[in-house]
Amino acid sequence: MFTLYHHGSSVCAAKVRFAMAEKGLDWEGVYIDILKGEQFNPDYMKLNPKAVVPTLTHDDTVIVDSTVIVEYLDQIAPDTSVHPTDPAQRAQARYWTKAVDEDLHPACGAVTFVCSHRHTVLKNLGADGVKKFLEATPAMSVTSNWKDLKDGYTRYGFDAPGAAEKVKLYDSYLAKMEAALDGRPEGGLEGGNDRGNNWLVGNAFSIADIAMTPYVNRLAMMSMRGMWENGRLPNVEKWFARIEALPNFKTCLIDWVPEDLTNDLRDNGAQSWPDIAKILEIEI
Ligand SMILES: N[C@@H](CCC(=O)N[C@@H](CS)C(=O)NCC(=O)O)C(=O)O
Repeated sequence: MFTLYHHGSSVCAAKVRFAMAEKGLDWEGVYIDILKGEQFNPDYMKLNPKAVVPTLTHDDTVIVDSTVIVEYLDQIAPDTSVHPTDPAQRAQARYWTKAVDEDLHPACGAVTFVCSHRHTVLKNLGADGVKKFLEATPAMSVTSNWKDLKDGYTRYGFDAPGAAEKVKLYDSYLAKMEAALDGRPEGGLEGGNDRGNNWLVGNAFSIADIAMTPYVNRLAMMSMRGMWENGRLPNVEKWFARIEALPNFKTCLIDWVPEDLTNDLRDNGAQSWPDIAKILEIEI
């Protein structure tokens, strides 16, 4: 039996829910509210010492880290693999998942806290609660220095050191998607094949699309579609419309987000949009 420890605000958990749905795997859920600090419960930290979601248990086996979880599931259920079979395309897909884990995910954590979560935790937890919440974060968490970073993003918002760079880094991944969907070499500006690829790798839906979906959706939920709409990144716009039309999108990416959090992401994000647009030199 699969048990997934997850939360509606977690992009990594959304990735696993989406992959499991695409693979047709059933699971039971344990909901860990990471904005209330439930990830710091000592029993949960026995499963996941970094105090992050998701965690998957498969009978007695415990697997952490969303990409590793999806790779594990593909070994368990190879018939519904979400990885390309062609070795070169598999390597391409691996570049995407590696970049997401190393680069995009920490940038998303920063941007989400700066634009929305800081307002949610400040509103819901009160001064003492916020202090406890920030102190409880282990040094090695989302990143090896997440405790200090999260503290800075929560207290200072856009004025936290490095916040604007994280916005630009996030945006650079949308540009890489635009290039890949245009058939250009990853991140390249020239030399497209004009195929107008539907999907990120080999023009077939894969783990690369699953891995990027929660990060594009996070921006959409934060009222930031202006990062790709209005002609800025037309391939990304079409790709996301294709993703949103998939039957598993709403159930995995939208329905698990509680209504108050959905509202916070939308409203706090909308208030932060002028700052984001200024950093990215988007006219609004
Ligand atoms: N490398 C991990 C990262 C997991 C992670 O960063 N989870 C975030 C939510 S997406 C979390 O639980 N954060 C808790 C916190 O910020 O205290 C994975 O891919 O699963």
